[in-house]
Amino acid sequence: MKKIFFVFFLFFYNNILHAENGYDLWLRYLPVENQLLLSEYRSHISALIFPGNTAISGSAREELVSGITAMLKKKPVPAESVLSNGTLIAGTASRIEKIYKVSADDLKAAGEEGFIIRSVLINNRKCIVITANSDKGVLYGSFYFLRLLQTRQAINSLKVVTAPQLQLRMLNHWDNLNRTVERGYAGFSNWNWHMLPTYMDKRYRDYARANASVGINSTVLTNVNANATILTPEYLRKVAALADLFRTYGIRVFLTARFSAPVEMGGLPTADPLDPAVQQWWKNKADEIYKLIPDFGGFLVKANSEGQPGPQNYNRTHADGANMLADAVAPHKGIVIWRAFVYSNEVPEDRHKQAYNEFVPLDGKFRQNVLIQVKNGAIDFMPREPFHPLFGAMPKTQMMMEFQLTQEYLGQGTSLVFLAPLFRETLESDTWRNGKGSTVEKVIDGSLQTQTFNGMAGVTNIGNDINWCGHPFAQANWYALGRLTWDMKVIPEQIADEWLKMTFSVEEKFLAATKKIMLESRDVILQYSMPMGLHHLITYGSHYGPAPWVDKGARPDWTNVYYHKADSAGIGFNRTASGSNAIGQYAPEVQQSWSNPETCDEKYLLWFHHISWTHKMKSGRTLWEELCYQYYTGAERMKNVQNEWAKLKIYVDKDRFEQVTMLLQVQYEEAIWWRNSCVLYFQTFSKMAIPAGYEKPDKTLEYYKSLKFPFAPG
Ligand code: GCW
Repeated sequence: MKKIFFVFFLFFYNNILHAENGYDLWLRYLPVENQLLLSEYRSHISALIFPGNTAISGSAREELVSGITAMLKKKPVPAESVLSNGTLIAGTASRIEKIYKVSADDLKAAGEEGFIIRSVLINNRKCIVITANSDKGVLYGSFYFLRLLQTRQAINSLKVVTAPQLQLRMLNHWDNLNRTVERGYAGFSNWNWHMLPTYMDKRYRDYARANASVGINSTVLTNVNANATILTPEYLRKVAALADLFRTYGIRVFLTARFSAPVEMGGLPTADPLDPAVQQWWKNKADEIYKLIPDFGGFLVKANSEGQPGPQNYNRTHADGANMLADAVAPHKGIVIWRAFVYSNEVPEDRHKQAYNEFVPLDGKFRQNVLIQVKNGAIDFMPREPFHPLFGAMPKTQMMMEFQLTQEYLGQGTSLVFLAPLFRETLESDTWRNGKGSTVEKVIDGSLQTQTFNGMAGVTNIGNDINWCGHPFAQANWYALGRLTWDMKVIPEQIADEWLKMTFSVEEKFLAATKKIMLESRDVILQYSMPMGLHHLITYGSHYGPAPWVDKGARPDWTNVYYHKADSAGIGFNRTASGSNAIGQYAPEVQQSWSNPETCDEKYLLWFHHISWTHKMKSGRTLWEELCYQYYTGAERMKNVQNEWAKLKIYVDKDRFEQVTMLLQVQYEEAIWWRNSCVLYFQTFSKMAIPAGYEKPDKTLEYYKSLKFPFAPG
């Protein structure tokens, strides 16, 4: 009996050891297996000097000690002074001054939030120093150092000095107070409002750790489709509890402000931003918030967009609205982030043009503590969009980037799509605002103009699923956002490499194959869903899956025929001078590269042009043939992804391997679904046969049109 129990125990124990549920994200801190490397690491980290007793330095020390202990299977000995080789010293420059004098140049380069990591000799002993101007810098430096170990880098001659490129490194949660998450595919909201503030879920701290590990320092807890209840005293106490915890990881909390709150909860007859009583209401509200949360970040506002209230309800401008809120938070050093995602029902103008038309006349009219948050493209987080024309058109306005991590239009919760290539593509785009080289990156970080604030936000994909993001690979997009907010130049390959090593495995074979899958994944989904500049072909409402046939909706620009404009002559949205002329919102040099269908980059062809079905493409194929080629190739590539993943079984724990295997099968089926739906539907216009060699869709267009998803998440 005893023996059986023992065998059973062993079996069980083994399974626990190897089970992975994704909860630890990229902070798994697995023991170093390579013995040479392990002893090398141990020789460099045997003792730890870590002065400082603030809450943030406590977070850093705890992380450093637990991470090192887990990876090296040996706890560094706490020390007060350097007595031996292998002493790790972590602390702000002033705290470690007596032990090591940090150079003024280094400190200058590190700035307020950056850090320095150096291999140094102290009393002839080999040491490593992690230091900074602030505790926050030390926290970021500690995570960076842990990442070096997690990714198995050499640490014998470290010379790192780095500072974040952006000030606001931010997540936007579209989380409702009832815990549903708009466009969320990873369960319910991470915020258990009902149980806060007394019950503090362990997840809150782990969320904060994950953010701090990649330098994210701000979070907006609530949906931009805002609910005023969050501003009631009862809810503000809940927010304060989260803010108190997040502060210990260097994170500031923001909330969304419902513009009509003074009416809805304040009992005022109006929310007119020029009304003194309204202004006073917001001032009082701000004072109340800052009493509870002294470092409150400020407000994020979606106004006069998709039914949200705003200043235009009172014939005022976006600037009037933003400035009124900005004045309310200014005495507390608060910020107002005002979204440029606006388009009106009444204006029959191409939706692409509306934000520009609305905002460009307001250039220079916003307060210093207002940032205009602009989505990467002018429509709405499509799998590919040309950069938003506003980035090239508001030289006197601080604009920050809004990317979407949650894959609303990129396969939602079922698809493996790594978004860093999409992010980089936008950041590298040249607006030509101040001549060649005026990239979106430079607009964002303020190197083209002087500005007080800058930032980048990602609409999160986080929920209460055990692994936070639903799809095991979706975590990579959260990670990528953080890395890019720190340094917009990090290339997607490096981001994937780091993330994979920390999240899955450091095996070279695994890395090479999986990196390839990740780096190609966005191209693959583009090909089988919305190739060549096609966009907005999704199901009405849920946005899940293909429905290019949608021609009825609450508003024309919520239909899909509005965007693809397929007819017997061809397909695509003519946005050139002979069409909507959205292209006219870009600099002449940019226009030039896109305005001629013969020379326009084919990835944007149908975004800007209505093209005849028989148009000759660069490949020599006609447009119709090319469309089929793209759809079929995309689906075929998905099959290859499945095959490649299948070969990686030995490198991945059982649970996650099977999870990804199943998800890839779902994604493959979706690829076929996209391909067949789109090819069959567009064929009703082109009236051309699917080229020889491609298997014919096994279902009819009617079948695809009949599919319904009444309970699709998000
Ligand atoms: O992407 C669209 C979404 C809406 C969202 C809106 C926005 C929060 O479909 O769900 O609302 O954009 O960004 O405001």
